[in-house]
Amino acid sequence: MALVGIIMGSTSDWETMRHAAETLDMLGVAYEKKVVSAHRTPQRLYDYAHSAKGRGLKVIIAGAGGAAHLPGMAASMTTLPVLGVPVESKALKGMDSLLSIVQMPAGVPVGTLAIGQAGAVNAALLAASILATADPELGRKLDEHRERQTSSVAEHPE
Ligand code: RP5
Repeated sequence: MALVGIIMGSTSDWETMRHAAETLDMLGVAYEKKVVSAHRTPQRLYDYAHSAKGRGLKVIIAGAGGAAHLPGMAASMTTLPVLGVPVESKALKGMDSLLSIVQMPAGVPVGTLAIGQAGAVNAALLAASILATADPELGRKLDEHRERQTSSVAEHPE
């Protein structure tokens, strides 16, 4: 059963959001992925956000670009943690996505990550950290991931 829901505003966002999926794959975390647009498929968003907790999801990762309402709208309809990934836009290099995701008014939080691939990877790692508070085995996998990362850093440049 999926514990993390990865949603994105367009199929064009998958190039970024697949990095979240690959990170969850690496950690063995079950997820689902779906295109859900705040603007183009509002009913799909409503149905997704309202059913998410009942279907067993624990965290939602929402990626969108431009006027990126998807994470905030999803967060408005569920108290599950929502992690927002600003997808890099052509016109403004993702600054529009970042600002429209990060500037939520007090009361409806969206945990906002970095623009693009780094944000997608970190959203998955943060989702895993949230899940690991109740899953020691996943916590161990996160520790091992950190150890691999540390040992991969050379002391001197080639
Ligand atoms: C947003 O508009 C999507 O999240 C995407 O980042 C952006 C462009 O979408 P497409 O025109 O590529 O479908 O809603």
